[in-house]
Amino acid sequence: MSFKSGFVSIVGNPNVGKSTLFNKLLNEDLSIVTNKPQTSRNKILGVVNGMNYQVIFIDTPGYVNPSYKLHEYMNSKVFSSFDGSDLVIYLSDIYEKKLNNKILDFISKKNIPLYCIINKADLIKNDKKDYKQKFKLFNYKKLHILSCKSEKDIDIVKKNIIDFLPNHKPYYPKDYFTSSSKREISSEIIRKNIFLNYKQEIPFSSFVQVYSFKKSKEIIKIFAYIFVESESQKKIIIGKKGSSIKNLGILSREQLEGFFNIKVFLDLTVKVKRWRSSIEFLKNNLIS
Ligand SMILES: Nc1nc2c(ncn2[C@@H]2O[C@H](COP(=O)(O)OP(=O)(O)OP(=O)(O)O)[C@@H](O)[C@H]2O)c(=O)[nH]1
Ligand SMILES: [Mg+2]
Repeated sequence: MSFKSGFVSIVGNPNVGKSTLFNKLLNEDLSIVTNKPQTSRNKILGVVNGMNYQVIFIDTPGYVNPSYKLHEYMNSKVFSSFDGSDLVIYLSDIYEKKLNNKILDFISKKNIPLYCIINKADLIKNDKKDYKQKFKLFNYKKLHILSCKSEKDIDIVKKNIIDFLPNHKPYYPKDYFTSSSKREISSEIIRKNIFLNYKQEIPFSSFVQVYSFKKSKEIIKIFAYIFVESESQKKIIIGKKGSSIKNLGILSREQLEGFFNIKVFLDLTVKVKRWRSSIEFLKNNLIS
């Protein structure tokens, strides 16, 4: 029997559901999903294995017009995800008025097979054909309108992806699931809780860095810094008498314990640094 394997990157504008699709395809909450745009900041690689296939998915940040160095880094992750891609999924949603031509033109120039998906179809009742019009100028292999909330739709997407992949032996061993380190996964779980528990600019101004991760037989001890841009943001993260950071710590620890399936000790320290504009900080902390 022939074996199919390849790299599939998921790209598009912010908040269309890329990380949701990625997690559903992987059947694991590896990438952060929130209702705020610009949630993902880095590429994340996850592997799905079947009897006769191995698909390597790459979730990417939504493309943003840059206001900070951070945004330039995020955009560079989108374009570097195309290197070696066997298929690109351009994810749109029913609200997206303007397709991202920078991304679509690049894909077309590089001649990478393109699978276009319009997400969040569960939120419409009218004729779905209209939504497909915006893609008429593009040379895609397939165009779908669907909902990432539907298991049936996810199964169809998975089947299509495998059909599009070349015959190739697996790139990774069967037990290899992600390139993210345990430190990166931990910092993303903490960051997710910052996105869900703080308002306005706080999530976008926070960076979580796990600086120590020590596992013994019974417990994992995790020490992390939360970098924010100003003293006033630090006060907000900490909250009255430390109540907000305490809550953040409890929620994050519970989820870390769920993910690693072992008791976790979590220590959070807030630091102030203008990290979003610091090339050095981003270079050291946002791994390519
Ligand atoms: N109704 C509905 N909501 C969805 C669907 N797919 C994703 N969402 C929601 O859309 C929001 C954004 O989802 P994400 O997966 O974080 O989007 P993203 O494209 O990764 O966003 P960035 O990382 O910020 O670029 C979340 O609130 C999801 O729950 C869907 O099929 N239907
Ligand atoms: Mg995302």
